[in-house]
Amino acid sequence: MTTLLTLAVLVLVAIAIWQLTKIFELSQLKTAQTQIATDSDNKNNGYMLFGFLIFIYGITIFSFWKYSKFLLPEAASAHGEEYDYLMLVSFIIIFIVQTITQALLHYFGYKYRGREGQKALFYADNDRLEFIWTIIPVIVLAGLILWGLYTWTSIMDVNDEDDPLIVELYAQQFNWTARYGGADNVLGGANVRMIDIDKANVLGLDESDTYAHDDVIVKELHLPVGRKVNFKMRSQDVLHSAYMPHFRAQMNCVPGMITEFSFTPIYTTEEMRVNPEVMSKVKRTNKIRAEKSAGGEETLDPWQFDYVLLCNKICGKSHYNMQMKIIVETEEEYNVWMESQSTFAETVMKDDTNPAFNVVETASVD
Ligand SMILES: [Cu+2]
Repeated sequence: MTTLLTLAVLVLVAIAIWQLTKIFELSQLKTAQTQIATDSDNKNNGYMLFGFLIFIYGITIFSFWKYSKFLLPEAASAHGEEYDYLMLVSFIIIFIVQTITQALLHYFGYKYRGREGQKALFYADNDRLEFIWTIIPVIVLAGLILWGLYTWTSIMDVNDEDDPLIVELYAQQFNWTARYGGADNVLGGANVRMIDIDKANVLGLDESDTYAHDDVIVKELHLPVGRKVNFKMRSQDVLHSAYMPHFRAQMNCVPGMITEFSFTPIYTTEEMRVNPEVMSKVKRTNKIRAEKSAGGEETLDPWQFDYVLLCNKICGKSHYNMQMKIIVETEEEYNVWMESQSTFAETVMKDDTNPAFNVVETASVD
């Protein structure tokens, strides 16, 4: 509401200034009227160019100061550091080039402003200049693109080296389900055509496939720290995207095919909770929550940091709430947790009248 009022006031002020300018122009009718800009008009426009330059520099500095805190904290995956470094270098290059070129653009706009009696010089081309301003961007861009391709290829190299943990991420409107390969670390066959809601076989696992019997289906993703995880994504209905921002990981989930992504978590949830950037974000969020609760709005519980899997494709009306908690823990903690889980054979296949899988919490709203 406040934003709307502020906008309305700004629009009204702009209209008032415009009208005042009109009145001022009409009252000056007796002076010489011409549509051709005078030297003084050009000079004033030149000064306004400098004013605009200061404005864009100011807003850039302001944004860095005010909004840097909204960037993601330190990467929690092995490949994340290289990815962030590539991003940082790209940002620095863009920042330097934009700062210099904007200054030059505005300065020359002022320097060569129109003047009475001055004629523009006809200057067709200059091979050397064109060579310089073509070859420098080519070298810089080729360098960035090659580096990016190299980084992309090394991140996307999903292989079975180093005994990775195999996990399936199953997307559907509007929740996630994860499936582990069980003791043999091999996922059983599955197909959406085998989904049987009556038996709660919601992922469509093939009961005749023995690899599927020990599969563990969960609603909260647990990962052991330091172990490579190979994710295999499936979607039941529409295009979703498995986005794990803290691990700098994202992959589309496409109906009818299996997509893959692989990463190694390097910090446990507990370790990430004491990361200074995370701590300051939690503090800020809880301050806002406390203020809202005190202000008579709904009471909000203090927030605690958790890794999260989000959907990053607008897949329907509850897309915003399509998420799953991820817990990264030590190998021992992970093993204890896994021990406590039931397999597909123990739940869905055992008793047709008792459909159940390890539901921890239901993320979907409707
Ligand atoms: Cu989705």
